[in-house]
Amino acid sequence: MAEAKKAPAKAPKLADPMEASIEVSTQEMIRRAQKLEIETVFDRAVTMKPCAIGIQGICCKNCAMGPCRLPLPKGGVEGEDTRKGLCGATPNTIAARNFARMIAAGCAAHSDHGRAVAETFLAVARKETTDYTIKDPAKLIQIAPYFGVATTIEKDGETLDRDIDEIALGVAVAANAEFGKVGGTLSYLKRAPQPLQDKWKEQGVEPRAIDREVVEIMHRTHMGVDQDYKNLMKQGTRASLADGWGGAMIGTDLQDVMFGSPSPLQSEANLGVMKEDHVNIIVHGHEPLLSEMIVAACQSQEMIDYAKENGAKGIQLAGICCTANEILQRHGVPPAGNYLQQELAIITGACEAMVVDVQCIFQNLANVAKCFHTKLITTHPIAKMEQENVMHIEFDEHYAMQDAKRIVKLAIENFKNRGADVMIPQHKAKQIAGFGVESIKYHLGGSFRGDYFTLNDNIINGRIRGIAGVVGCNNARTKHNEEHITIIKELIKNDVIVLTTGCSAITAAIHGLLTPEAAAVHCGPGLAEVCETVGIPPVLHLGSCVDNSRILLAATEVVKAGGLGNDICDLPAAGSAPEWMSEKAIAIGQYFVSSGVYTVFGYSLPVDGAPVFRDHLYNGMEELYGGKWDCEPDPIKHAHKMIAHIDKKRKELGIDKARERVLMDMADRQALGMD
Ligand code: NFS
Repeated sequence: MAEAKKAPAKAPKLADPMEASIEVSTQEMIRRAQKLEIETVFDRAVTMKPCAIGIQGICCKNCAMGPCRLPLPKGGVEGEDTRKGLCGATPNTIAARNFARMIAAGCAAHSDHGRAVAETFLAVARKETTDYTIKDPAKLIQIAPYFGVATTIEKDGETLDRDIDEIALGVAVAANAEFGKVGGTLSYLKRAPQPLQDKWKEQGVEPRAIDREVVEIMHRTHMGVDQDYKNLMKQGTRASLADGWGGAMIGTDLQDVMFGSPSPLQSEANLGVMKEDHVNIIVHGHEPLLSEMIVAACQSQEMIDYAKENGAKGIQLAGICCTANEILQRHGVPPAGNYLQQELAIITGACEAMVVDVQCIFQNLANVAKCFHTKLITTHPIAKMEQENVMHIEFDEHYAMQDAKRIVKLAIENFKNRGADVMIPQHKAKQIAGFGVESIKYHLGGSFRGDYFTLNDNIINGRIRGIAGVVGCNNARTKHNEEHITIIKELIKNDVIVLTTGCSAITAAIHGLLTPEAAAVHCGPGLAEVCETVGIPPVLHLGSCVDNSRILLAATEVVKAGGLGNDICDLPAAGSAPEWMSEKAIAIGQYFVSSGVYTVFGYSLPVDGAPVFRDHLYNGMEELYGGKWDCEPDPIKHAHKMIAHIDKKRKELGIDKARERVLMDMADRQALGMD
């Protein structure tokens, strides 16, 4: 029998670079990858579509009778919703279980990072390592009382400063206990405004120990346990608070204590920071324990000389994702890109080593690295890769510098193996980064009046309309960077000051929004005036995703400074994650909402298949905590939903008229006899 004719193999579908990203160097690198026949996430997003049921949150695979899928009928549910899984689980139960599990995963990721920092700090306090020290004792003294650690001692009727090493040990032991303590509630909850603490108490959602809240979610969402979406979300709230006011906040604070609190500094961003005549090392991931040491190793004369001996002019260190933000805000090391650019950094052909730790790391990096000389090095015992070309050099904080130097040396020795085909895009932008709760205080208040009064005054008088937190990831299902940039520009155009973290902050930097000069170009007149007067960008980079805890504390400072209500939910403020993709983003969203913030996500939320549950998130939560969820994929509408909320809050505070006056020009005022 004649052999059946085989259909010619179809060429794989490729992404259109112009449709995939608004960012020029990303477009250039996608083109180069396609020319070299190297597949990237952008191509995979074209060939693989998301599951239509999973995206709505109504697929339950928590037992082996399933997966049970409960698609929403076309046109929605009419009359009684009779959809149920084999056990009878309703769409609300399934969507709430899935949502709660995302919160648990996000809380676990942030908090395990926080735990690693706390454990290292304990090693510092016990003097088991000399590679790390206490760089910011003032911060240590500031946080000690929350952990019940005294900062002074009484001696002979006198109050004396307590020895800093004793304070460090007390804080280190107490901070580590937060993860698994028996009895009591989280120590940092008392940093929140009192009315918010009261709400948490009344609702019974005060987290106990961080690990316990994650474990309880896993228990409650096991087959046949919690079957009430409101009760499931109560635990979701408790676990999210254990993240924002717990694991993440401990991570941020102890990193500041050991590595120094950030203060504004100048740097650059984008793939163009890589240098053709240098050894390029990219650190990617989240925990700065390793990357801090790599920074120090790269700056050491010994390593610089070694690079020169090996034919390079020096070492260019750069970051991807949140570890980039960590070393940017403390050392000015430039980010080479955000989440969706990770493969592209290797595709330049100029990356000697990519060093990864945990979270947001594509497994496909190994396949891309195979096409070049790049050494891909995993460093964390909980995050290895199966591909054979990946090296694992386990990082031990007790031998931190030794490990870091070993990695840097490997990269240097790999310089000579670089191929001739190198293409580093020539695009990069200047940025001012490194803002924090303390530096905002200083910048807006000056050294004599260092406080949030000035910010509040400018909100009350209407020059600044409100505050927005724009944070989170990129998502290959949306056009790279477009949502972030459109939303941020629309907000600042409408006089809303933006606080940013994570990959959103890297995006804002790449597109030139993190400079004071951006104010004159992009801001409304009120915000532009404030930025010009105090010399700050209209978009303030507050760090990595664990540093969203800084946004919670900045909001608390604004409440404390007075004149804008008594609680975070009273503020003319809103949150946004335009291109979110990670479970950590859901945990962050939930703790923002549970702390009183109206929080809008872009793309899609996995709740649409369960309209009753969705209504609980989008409306019901507000009655409990003052904040609520929303989702809006259209970036302009997204920004205007936030602005409408800000205006609603201004009206409730009775400061809506002030803004009308500020926005009148001279002629308007004269007509009213105001000038
Ligand atoms: Ni945040 Fe950071 Fe980026 Fe998203 Fe990933 S790096 S912790 S999760 S992708 S912002």
